[in-house]
Amino acid sequence: MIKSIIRSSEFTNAINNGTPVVALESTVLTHGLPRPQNLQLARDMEKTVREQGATPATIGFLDGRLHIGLETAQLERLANEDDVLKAGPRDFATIAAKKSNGGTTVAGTMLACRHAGIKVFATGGIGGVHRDSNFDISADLQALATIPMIVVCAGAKAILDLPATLEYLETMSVPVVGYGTDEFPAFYSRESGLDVSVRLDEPDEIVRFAKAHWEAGLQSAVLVANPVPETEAISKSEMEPFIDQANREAHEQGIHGKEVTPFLLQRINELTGGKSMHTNLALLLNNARLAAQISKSLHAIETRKLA
Ligand code: PSU
Ligand code: MN
Repeated sequence: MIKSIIRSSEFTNAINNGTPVVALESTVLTHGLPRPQNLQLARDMEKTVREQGATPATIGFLDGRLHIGLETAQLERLANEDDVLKAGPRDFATIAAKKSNGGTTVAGTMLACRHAGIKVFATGGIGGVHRDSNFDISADLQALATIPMIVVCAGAKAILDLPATLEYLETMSVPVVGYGTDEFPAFYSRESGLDVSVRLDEPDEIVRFAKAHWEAGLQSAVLVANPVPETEAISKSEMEPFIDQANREAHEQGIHGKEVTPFLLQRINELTGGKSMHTNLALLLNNARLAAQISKSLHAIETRKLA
């Protein structure tokens, strides 16, 4: 068990009052989006979750301690301080030892959720297998394979090798649920030409599916792929040249390891003149909304079972 977890008062109240909770990651704030849009987005995601009747818990590290839910000033620190590490699971001990600040990745946030007992989590896009790289596979996939919870995303970033990413998820028995779609969405785009493993159209159905998955004895997550709203989507053909260019530049400049994803996101934002960031913000809010609905449904089903 992690020794010093700090729970926000809002999170503690939610647990005591038995209200549904949605976890939110923080790498997207610390490494995925520029200032000041990052802080604004964090606040908007929390607001979206509350509007749906659930409680948000943004996860992150401050001074080496893991926070489940961040108070206003803490969220500002994480979004604005310069010395914030990108915190995947393998960085937890480093961050504790060095008393650092850290934005938790999808994998890091899932690990924190396991400690905090949170079952539903919203992010933008999961990490995955990178294109043309020597074994660059995101720890997000390993977390999805081993931590039983519901993760809502807009697919995997199209900067990745999507077929390889889906193959990995299949190998690790992670169901990929298309929310209202048969096609795996590609983050900025609604289309990828690739299949999900199952299509479900309602939050209730997703919860019943997840329960059946875990009742079958599996410990893997259920990944819900929620396509970006049509009005904000950028077509695959429009994105592809920018993605190719950004990947090429990363390769030429010798960018590697955990710097790859932040570099690509920032470069694509520049290349699209900010359009991709606008889409990124829209899909994050869309995912927060669905995750809150799923969390409420999960909560209602579990409460009914206890009654
Ligand atoms: N999606 C975004 N922005 C991000 C990320 C995802 O729109 O910044 C982050 C997530 O936190 C994800 C991480 O877990 O990138 C993946 O990094 P890597 O490929 O190094 O595992
Ligand atoms: Mn990587």
